[in-house]
Amino acid sequence: MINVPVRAAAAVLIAFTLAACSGKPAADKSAEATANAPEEKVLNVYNWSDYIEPGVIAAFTKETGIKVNYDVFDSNEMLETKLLAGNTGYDLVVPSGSFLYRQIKAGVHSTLDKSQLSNLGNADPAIAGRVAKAFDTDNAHSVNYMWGTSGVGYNVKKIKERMPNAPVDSFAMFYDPKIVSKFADCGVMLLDAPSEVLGTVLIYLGKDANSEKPEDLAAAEKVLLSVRKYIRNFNSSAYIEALANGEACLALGWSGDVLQAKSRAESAKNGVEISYNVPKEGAVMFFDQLAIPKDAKHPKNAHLFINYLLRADVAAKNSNFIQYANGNAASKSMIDASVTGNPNVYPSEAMMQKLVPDLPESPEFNRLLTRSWTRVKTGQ
Ligand code: N2P
Repeated sequence: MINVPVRAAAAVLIAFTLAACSGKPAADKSAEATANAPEEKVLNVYNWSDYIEPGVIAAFTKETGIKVNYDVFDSNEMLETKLLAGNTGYDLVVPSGSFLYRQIKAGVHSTLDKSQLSNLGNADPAIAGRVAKAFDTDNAHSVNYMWGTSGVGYNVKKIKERMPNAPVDSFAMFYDPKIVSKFADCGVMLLDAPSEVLGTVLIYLGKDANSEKPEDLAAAEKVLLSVRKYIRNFNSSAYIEALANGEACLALGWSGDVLQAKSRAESAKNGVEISYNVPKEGAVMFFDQLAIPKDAKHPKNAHLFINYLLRADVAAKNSNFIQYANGNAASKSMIDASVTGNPNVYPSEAMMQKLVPDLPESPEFNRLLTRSWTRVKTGQ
């Protein structure tokens, strides 16, 4: 975990004390006036790709008159690079908890004004509690949007043809060279998400998914290099379509993404059958959080949008379409039984115990991981 340097904390405290003691200067009043001024009817959102029901944005615009400019990304690293550079122009972003944690430490995100979030009572206390404990104390800066796991996404027929007794509920599908080699010809893909993928290898090795021991990283890298030649590419978005159209037969993918591939194949009636399993060894869990960058130009609109996403019917509409579990308890009864009843989306209590959250890395370990990941991806 990252510690705020004592000196920086002291500086913040001094600045805060000075501000508090100085009364309310004219500049503050004008800042208040700006804060109370109506915002232009625009909202700039930066979310993960394939992560919202397509009608939700239009419905929000219809209801509020706010035009939404909606951009997408497929990696926390991409989002974080932009956030740390500043002036992204985005009013609402969706980092995963482990990244959100360090972004909060870096002062990137606003504290939410909960008085503008009347639907916050719909939030699932179990999910909010996990987030508060690991990433965002008191849920001060973020609201959970969706959460899920990374696991085995596969083409049922192609895997069976190549290995009738394939262990489709195990990370051995990817990390045992004797097994993954059988699927190299039909297309194997791994997520391009270093810390989550590392966590899966560590779980496979029987180690702590969040270990920062250099020897554990070395052991995981060895496994990844031993299977590297069987992996077609590392990708965190295009694999949905590749699974759906039969170009890939096996992917270490995120729960809802793989299930969207399944739905796409069913709609295309192309004979492709896709399935997703949370591995029996356990899995790495992510929490994707709605947050407002401090330099957002439209923070009120961002609060309005968060509050809209917190509506039970809207959260249900999203989960029904993207097939991820959401952080909204009130929506659960409105979500299709095929989603809530799927233990690979809403895992059983026993499986929940085996899920390990992806936790923030220290900056030192992050540097080691980035170098290791480059070696794995380039196969050297
Ligand atoms: C959406 C993927 C979001 C899950 N396509 C990873 N945080």
